[in-house]
Amino acid sequence: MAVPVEKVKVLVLGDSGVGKSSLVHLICQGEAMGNSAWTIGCNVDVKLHDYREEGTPHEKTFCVELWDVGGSINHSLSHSVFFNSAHGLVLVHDLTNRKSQENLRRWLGEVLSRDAGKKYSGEPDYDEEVFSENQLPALVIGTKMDRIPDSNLEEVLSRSSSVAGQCRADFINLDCMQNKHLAAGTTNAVKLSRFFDKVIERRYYTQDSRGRLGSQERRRPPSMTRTFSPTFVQEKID
Ligand SMILES: Nc1nc2c(ncn2[C@@H]2O[C@H](COP(=O)(O)OP(=O)(O)OP(=O)(O)O)[C@@H](O)[C@H]2O)c(=O)[nH]1
Ligand SMILES: [Mg+2]
Repeated sequence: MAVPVEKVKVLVLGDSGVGKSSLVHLICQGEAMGNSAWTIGCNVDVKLHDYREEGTPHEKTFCVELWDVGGSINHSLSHSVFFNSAHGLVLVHDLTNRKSQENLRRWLGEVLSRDAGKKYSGEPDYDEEVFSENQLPALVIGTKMDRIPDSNLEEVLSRSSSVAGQCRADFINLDCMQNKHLAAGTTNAVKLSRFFDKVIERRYYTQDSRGRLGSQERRRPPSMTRTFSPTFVQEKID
């Protein structure tokens, strides 16, 4: 099958160990990842997504690149190297780790300040208004649901939903070790697919005030070059 030319870039961000690589593997390969290692730099995996243009019977396949950025704070200064020209965000937290939920605001702040051309100060400077103006589609994913005791489940899931609310995003909670949690037809799979649709719409079908399509990309041409190695991707900053 020919690889689709049109593609979108989605950043997958969150603290080290929350399960980003496990999640990306589940999304792209449709199976649980056997054993994982810390991600150094960034890994890119690809998911082919069938997009149906609203109100038409036309379906088109897009290439969704998932940029899985290693979450280690030891490499925090280099994270933003991977942030430019992103079309969407998957924010990942570990449901058993509150700190990883609180830190999503910091990750969001980091991306938005990079987008605005500012150097990240290290402070949690995420501003909901700036984010809503920016309109970068986001999805919040809570992992390790299998580790939550039934007695705590309700409380943990409600906290997860309010974290997503703060990020103005839809959310999914799952166990990355179980492919049934993202199986076709499940609510999780539908939410993920809707999120990819949104990212594609914003990149290719959104009109600016002058009625031009895909204006977001036109403002920021894809001038990056990429070097792939098994676990590391480098991106030249404009
Ligand atoms: N039980 C359980 N374990 C999980 C789940 N998701 C990830 N893990 C485990 O959590 C550990 C860390 O997962 P990774 O996917 O490597 O985490 P990461 O976010 O990519 O970490 P960095 O690359 O360091 O940023 C691994 O041992 C995974 O097997 C889950 O949903 N349930
Ligand atoms: Mg990783």
